[in-house]
This record gives sequence, structure tokens and C-alpha cells, in this order.
Amino acid sequence: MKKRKLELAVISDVHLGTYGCHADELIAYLNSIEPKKLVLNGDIIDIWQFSKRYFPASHLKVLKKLIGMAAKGVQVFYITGNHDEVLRKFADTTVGNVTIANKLVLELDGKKAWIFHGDVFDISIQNAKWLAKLGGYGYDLLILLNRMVNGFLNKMGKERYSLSKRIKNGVKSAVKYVDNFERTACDLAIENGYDYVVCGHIHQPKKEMYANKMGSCTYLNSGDWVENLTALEYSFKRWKVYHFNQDKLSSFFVDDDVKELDINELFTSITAEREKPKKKNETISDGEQLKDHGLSQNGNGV
Ligand SMILES: [Mn+2]
Repeated sequence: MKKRKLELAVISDVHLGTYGCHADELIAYLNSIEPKKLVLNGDIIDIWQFSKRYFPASHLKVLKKLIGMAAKGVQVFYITGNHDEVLRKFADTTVGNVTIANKLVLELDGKKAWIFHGDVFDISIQNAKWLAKLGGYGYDLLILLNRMVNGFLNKMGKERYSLSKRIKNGVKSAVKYVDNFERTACDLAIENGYDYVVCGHIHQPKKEMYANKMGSCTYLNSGDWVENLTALEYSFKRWKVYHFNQDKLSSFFVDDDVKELDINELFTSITAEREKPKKKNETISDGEQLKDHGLSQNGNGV
């Protein structure tokens, strides 16, 4: 199987160690890609709900695969979420190719991507709005605030804040929350001059342009590997939401976004990274220029 070469892949909300996690599908996905960078955007290992009684071999295999990718030279960023917040102690630690962080800024073809899990908006999206304006400092304060509130709830014998609970409590409030989440993330991204804001947490895969009076940005959410089985992929200067259930047999296709690209640039970026000689007799359904360039290999159930 030919692996798809990507500049960057982002996954989040895998929830290893819980019954909902689709580990086999995730391994199949990870085996199908060859990213330069891999961002694990929070809630990868569900340490919060972790029990020794449930951690099947397939879940362990995911961890092994991730470590293997790092060992083979993939730059891996483990961004902490609320279900793996115990790792926040290790924020800004780098071991080999793996960096643990609470948030991340990546430069992608001259544009800035702001990447974080998104649970900082949990306790109060209103507080989040003004606190996060303090930049990196505000983000850390918000993490602290969330931890304090959850610690307090714990002491009071109440259950800690849970997004899935909130969703169960009513579709209407969940829709409102998601909408508020996305808008807050975008407003803050625009204010801080980021071109992309990349989150997880709410299990709602999305790629959408957002604009306000101050400017515009692209909102991206990598979804989850519990229900949606989705990832974000960045290559050829564009983002794509990858849906495992729909895209596994057509992992790369020429869509409108790609047609807008300079075709030579696309060609160069593919051939430059390709080690094996191209097959000549395969063709792609549309686009004369793409013929004989070996691009069709990508459309072949990779
Ligand atoms: Mn989360």
C-alpha cells in the first residue's frame, strides 16, 4: 500500500482506554499516511476514565504505532486535553521527536496555525474570552481555572464538568455550546493574528471560513475517533477533513480546492517526495495534465 505523504496530520479525541475508541480504524488510518508532522490534539489517552481492566491490545498498538512514527522521523506534538490533563505537568518537554505542549503555533506556508485542544472554554466561555486575550499567559490561567473548578466540584462530591453530559442534557444547549465554542475560538484567533485555529474537544469535525469586523480565519476541528473517525490533513497549502468511513478508498481526489492550485506546484511537491519510479499507464479520470505524472496512484485505494 502506497502511503499518502502529508505535510501535517492532526488527530484528537481518540480516548484510548475507553470502550468507544475505534483503535483498529485509527491504526489503519495511521498506516495509510506518511506525514512530516503529526499533531495529537488532546484526549488521546483517556487517563481520566482510565481503568486497568480495560486497555485492549489494539489500543496499545495505537501507542506503539505513534511511537514508531516518531522513531522513524515524524515530528510528533502531543497537545494535552482535559482527559489527559495529568500530562500538563510535562508541558514543553521534548523527548526525541515527541514534544508535549498545552498549545502550539505552527507556520504553514507563511500562515500561522494556532493549535490547542479547546477545553479551556469549558468552565466559562465568557471568562475564556477575556482571559485568552492575554495570549499564552491567559491560556495557562484558563487551564488553571478549569483545574481549580473541577477540583472544587470533586471536593463537593459533585461530578466534574463533562461535555458529553452537557450534550446528553439537551441537543439545543449542545448546539448553542458548539456554536459559541467555534465563534470564541475564531474571534480569539483573529484578534491574535492567526490564520488558522485548530481544535478538538467537541467531537465535531469541521473546516469553515469565519469572518468578523476585525478580519477572518479558518476554523478547523479534527473531530474524534469515537463517533466520527476523522482527521485533519494539510498538504499542498490546503486543509482537508479526512473521513475514514467515506475517504478510505479515495484518500486523495482532485476537488475544487486542488484545481485552484498551480498544477506545476502540485506536481513538483508530489514528485519531489516520491522515491519510487512512476507507473506510466495509470490514468486519472479528469485533468489532462495529471496524466503520466503518477498522480493516479493516489486514487487507487491507498
Ligand atoms: Mn476534551
